[in-house]
Amino acid sequence: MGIQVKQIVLRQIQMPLVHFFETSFSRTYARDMVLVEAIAEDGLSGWGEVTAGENPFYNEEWFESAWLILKHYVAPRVLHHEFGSPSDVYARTAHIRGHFMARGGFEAAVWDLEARRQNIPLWKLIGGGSRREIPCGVSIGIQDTIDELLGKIEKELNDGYQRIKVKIKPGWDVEAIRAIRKRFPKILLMGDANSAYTLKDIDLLKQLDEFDLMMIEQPLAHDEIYDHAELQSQLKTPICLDECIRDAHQAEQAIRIGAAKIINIKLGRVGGFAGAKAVHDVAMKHNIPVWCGGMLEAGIGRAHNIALATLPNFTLPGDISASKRYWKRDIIDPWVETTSNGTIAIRDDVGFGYPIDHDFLKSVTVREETLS
Ligand code: OSB
Ligand code: MG
Repeated sequence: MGIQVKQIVLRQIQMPLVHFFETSFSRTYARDMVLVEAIAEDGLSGWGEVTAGENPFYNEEWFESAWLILKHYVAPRVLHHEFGSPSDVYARTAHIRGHFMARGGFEAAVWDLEARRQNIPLWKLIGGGSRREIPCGVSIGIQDTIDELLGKIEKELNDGYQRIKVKIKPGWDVEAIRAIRKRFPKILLMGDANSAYTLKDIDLLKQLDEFDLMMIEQPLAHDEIYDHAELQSQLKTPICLDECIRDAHQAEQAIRIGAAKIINIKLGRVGGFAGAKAVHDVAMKHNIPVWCGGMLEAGIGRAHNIALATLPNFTLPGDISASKRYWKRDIIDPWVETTSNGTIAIRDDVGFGYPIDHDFLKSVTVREETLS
């Protein structure tokens, strides 16, 4: 029997971050997130989280556009449609250009729903389970001072995290990385520029080669694969693509022309689990390692990322870390926690594996709409 969704409930939640998060494109103090609940004929629910930000600065999406795309374009195509499998959802909304995060929020909800129908963990349904613990790193935003940055890194290392990623931008790059390397000569370290540079900055980017970074993430424009190949040919440090990779074909092209030695896979950015698995498979075929990126998710999105990171080629520590790094209280209970080795242990509960804290969820919901 196929899967039919009879109702979609959209919820917008608002939660302040424990600490602001600054990238090359903006500083965020509080998050607005859209949750997608997909309800089946029998009353069973699956949940997804839209990973779009508060502004269309990381990519073209933001939570308001995602809400409208889900309401006006995704819901009418998917409600009461019979899906043979959750892998069919991606194609059903492929008439929509872009808007992968909005589409992916629903797609992930259907995977969760199907896992619950089969009474198995989500990681099993997607074909994961290659590891019982996933290796974790942290992404540390731009701080007001280098001293604050060093203090933050020290704290995360003490908590056991396996690798440190710092956000960089022009004016907060070579000197910041130099200071980190001086203080922490041996740690696994990388920088993420979120498209803050162009090929004109090649001499500056080459200066980063002396610091033995694991990789530099998305230094050039969000839609510019070719320039990254040009840059990589002159850089020792491996380039990892984030923003540029929206589907498996782009991943294949980027790998083929030498634009990426590593790929960051974000569930939302590639439209959900089917897209993520396709990018994962292409990378694996070419011996390109991948890791799971984050978008400051609340508990549901975080739990989906954990499931994703159990696929075999997620061999590098991802940006998946404990709930308490982001939130005073999470919308799931228990929260996501890390071990002292900087890993997250996989749970065997059904679906995405963490019970929702419905009371708290209600208290942070600022908008709700049922589509049927
Ligand atoms: O580029 O990886 C990114 C957060 C918002 C937008 C883009 C990015 C990020 C992060 C945060 O690096 C990762 C996390 O969830 O901790
Ligand atoms: Mg990134």
